[in-house]
Amino acid sequence: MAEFLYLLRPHLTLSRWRGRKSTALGGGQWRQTSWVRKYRWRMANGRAALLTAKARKECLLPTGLSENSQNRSDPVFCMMRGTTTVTKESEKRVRKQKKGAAVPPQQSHSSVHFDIHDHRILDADGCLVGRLPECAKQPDQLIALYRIMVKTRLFDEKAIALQRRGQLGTYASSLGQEAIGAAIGTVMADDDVLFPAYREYAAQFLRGVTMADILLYWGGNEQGMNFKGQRHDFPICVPIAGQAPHAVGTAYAMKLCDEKRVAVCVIGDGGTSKGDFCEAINAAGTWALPIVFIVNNNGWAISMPRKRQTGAETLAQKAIAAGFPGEQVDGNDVIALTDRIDQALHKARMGIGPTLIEALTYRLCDHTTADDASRYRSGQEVKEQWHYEPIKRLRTYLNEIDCWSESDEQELLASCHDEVEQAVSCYLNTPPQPPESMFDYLYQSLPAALEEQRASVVQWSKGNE
Ligand SMILES: Cc1ncc(C[n+]2csc(CCOP(=O)(O)OP(=O)(O)O)c2C)c(N)n1
Ligand SMILES: [Mg+2]
Repeated sequence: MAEFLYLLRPHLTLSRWRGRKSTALGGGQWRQTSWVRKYRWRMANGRAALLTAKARKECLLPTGLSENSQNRSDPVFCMMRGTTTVTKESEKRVRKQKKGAAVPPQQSHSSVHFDIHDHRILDADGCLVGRLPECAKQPDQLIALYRIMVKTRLFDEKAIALQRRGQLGTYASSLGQEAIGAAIGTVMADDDVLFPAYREYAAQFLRGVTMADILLYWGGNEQGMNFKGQRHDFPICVPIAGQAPHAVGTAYAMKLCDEKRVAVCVIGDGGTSKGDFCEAINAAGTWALPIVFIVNNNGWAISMPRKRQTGAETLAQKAIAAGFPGEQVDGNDVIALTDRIDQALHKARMGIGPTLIEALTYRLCDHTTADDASRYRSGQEVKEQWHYEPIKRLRTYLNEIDCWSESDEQELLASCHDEVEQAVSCYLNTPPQPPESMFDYLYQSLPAALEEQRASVVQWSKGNE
């Protein structure tokens, strides 16, 4: 066995790693400080932890965040700063308390310390503040990320227009959050399994789901989730956090079958308050499953702001409680996201276990087309957040390195426009499903009570023909 097992003794400290580099790129000099904020564990009661050499190496990977270029007025960045220290009682003491035995005064203070790392490579002004990762080093790779984000945004605009014209049901927009789906879809392997929530269109498009599929779904046609071009990903999940236990079950099966596949579960900030999510991360950590959780922290759960969701300083730290690493990434920086998700997938595939990535972004749209966000948040807040949106910053960078021109932009817009229009006509020309089809995709065999209801719907629709 090539891997060498490390025994982490109590009080072992993995201390800060620092490195400085300078290089030239795109004609301009940039300097970078790659660093990992201290990562320190003191473990209680002499309990040892076994980590593979690879896992240990992963812990020390540089993050590519520049201290110099951090813009402290950037609200996303300010949200990202977080160092938390947790103290826990020794298990022995708690056990004694439970049994009702006399509790001796606490003699030793056992503690776990952790820091949540934050990652950014491309800042809001389109400047590189970190090293370009392998998965986004070539201009072609960056252009592909740009293309899918633009395509998703144009699709989104069209879907909202269709809903406003009464041609689509309620629709959940991904405006401002396109980078998350783009990054996920770019680095997942074909046979990995995606468990989306309902704003990951970019990832779904990259994985073979069509725009017409998505329109059919929001148009009330369940065939829209019967993806012809992607048979093994899970459908959109509107019941909040419902996808998390499914993802864990799938990851467990992958592990049992010794497959080198990974489950990717995307969930909103509000979703992390749900029991399903807490149970899922607990199981994932306990069994060291091949799974990556990506939290789309867009600041809001409908009208509930992130700060009223949880007392935790970051959502990433929820992973620490479940026994695996959690980190924050600028969710509007598609390059940093692509890199961090790629590394998390790699770790999961190597059998090192789960990772939670909290992607810090902002919901520039209403919650859905059924919502009016101006009733609970200020226009000024939204206006400020437009400065940080993901598409403009990548375009600025591509322009800067002479890899994108105005004619490229016009060509892209025209081809996306054609693609969207084709999808719309395919959707509008698809005959609606019969009303009783609503019973047909939930159970393998319909329970008797529902058989009755189905029969009465068939009767009713015949009468309305
Ligand atoms: C189990 C469940 N409870 C409540 C809802 C109603 N609901 C729909 S979206 C939403 C908020 C979700 O917020 P978040 O997880 O942050 O996702 P976002 O919409 O911001 O992407 C709620 C409570 C639901 N769909 N499912
Ligand atoms: Mg949210």
